[in-house]
Amino acid sequence: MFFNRIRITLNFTTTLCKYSQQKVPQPLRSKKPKSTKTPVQNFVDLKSLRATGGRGGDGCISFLRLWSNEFAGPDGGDGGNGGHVIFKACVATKDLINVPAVIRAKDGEKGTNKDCHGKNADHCIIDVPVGTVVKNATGKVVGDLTTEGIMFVAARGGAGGKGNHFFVTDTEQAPEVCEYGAVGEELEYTLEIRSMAHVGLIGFPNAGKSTLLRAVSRARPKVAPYPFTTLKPYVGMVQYDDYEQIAVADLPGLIPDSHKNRGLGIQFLKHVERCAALLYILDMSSEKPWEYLETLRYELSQFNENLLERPQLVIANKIDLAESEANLELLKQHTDLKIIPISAKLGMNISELLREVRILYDQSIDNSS
Ligand SMILES: Nc1nc2c(ncn2[C@@H]2O[C@H](COP(=O)(O)OP(=O)(O)OP(=O)(O)O)[C@@H](O)[C@H]2O)c(=O)[nH]1
Ligand SMILES: [Mg+2]
Repeated sequence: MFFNRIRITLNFTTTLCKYSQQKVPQPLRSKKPKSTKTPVQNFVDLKSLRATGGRGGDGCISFLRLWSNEFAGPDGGDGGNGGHVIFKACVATKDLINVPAVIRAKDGEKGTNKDCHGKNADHCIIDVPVGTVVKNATGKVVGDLTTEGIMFVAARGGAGGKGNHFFVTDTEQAPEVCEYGAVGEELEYTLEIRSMAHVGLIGFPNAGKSTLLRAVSRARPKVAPYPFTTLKPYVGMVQYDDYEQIAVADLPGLIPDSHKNRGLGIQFLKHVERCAALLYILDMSSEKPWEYLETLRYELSQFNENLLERPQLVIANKIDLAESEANLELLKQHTDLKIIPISAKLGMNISELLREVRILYDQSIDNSS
């Protein structure tokens, strides 16, 4: 009885200690199995589209005839306005995959007799991610949807036409004229997402970026032992127990001279530019991994010098392989950045990595506010 009480007290104290140390929110692991369906959606960050506003409804020509009042007057109603095409920034939308290439708002209804006006068409509201930049056909930035709920009218609908009651004058009591509804605007745009993910995985081909993204999230980028398996960015969400979600992007591999458009080049470096924190991922089984780190940092600095000032850390991947331990010790001597050794394939040390990622993420939020 006495020993039991001691054990209970001890257990209680260890639990207390555990919770007092736990300042950083813990990552949550999804218990739901990943989908086995073959088509994998990759992240769509750029889309060209044509937006057409709805046409206004036509006005109506009509003359009212009543019992014992044959000429009761013109009573043609106005047409309703056509709908606008509107882009609305929405936090729940993560990419542009569901934005159609051709968007047409509804037409307004026609006016009818007895002064009945046609119904205005509903606006066609398309949800886009927060941070979407809208460019017109000439490439000029015409909209920047940076906060939740902000809207951009892409194509205005046509106004409804007037019915013949509108044209009654002192001299013309029975006008047989009305207006057609105006046609809606038809414009071309390119949408581009500015802030694709909070954290970007940067590394050489085959470093294990996709394997890591699969390990930490429900995303399913292809993994294979040859370079340039990933040709387009993938984004996975990491969830924490305070309900915060961090978007992690797996970007196609960088190679020397990427800033000169070698390999997949500049179009993916621009994504790095938008990530709040950067994770360099190195294959520790390769010879002199610190040289790879230097190359990655050089490429980023050539593209944009400010990138090196972002919160960042080094992920020493493939630590399960024989030669990695020795390389890790040497790597520590070559860099001041924080190094987290992991094995993405075997899931070693992933929780520690996610804790550090959360710290980086919190830092980047503090810096921006
Ligand atoms: N032993 C071991 N192998 C790993 C580990 N992580 C990744 N690999 C292997 O490394 C190879 C490349 O992994 P990927 O995740 O496709 O690499 P990547 O960086 O996405 O490559 P690209 O998409 O071509 O840029 C695969 O055969 C993985 O199984 C690890 O921690 N340990
Ligand atoms: Mg990959």
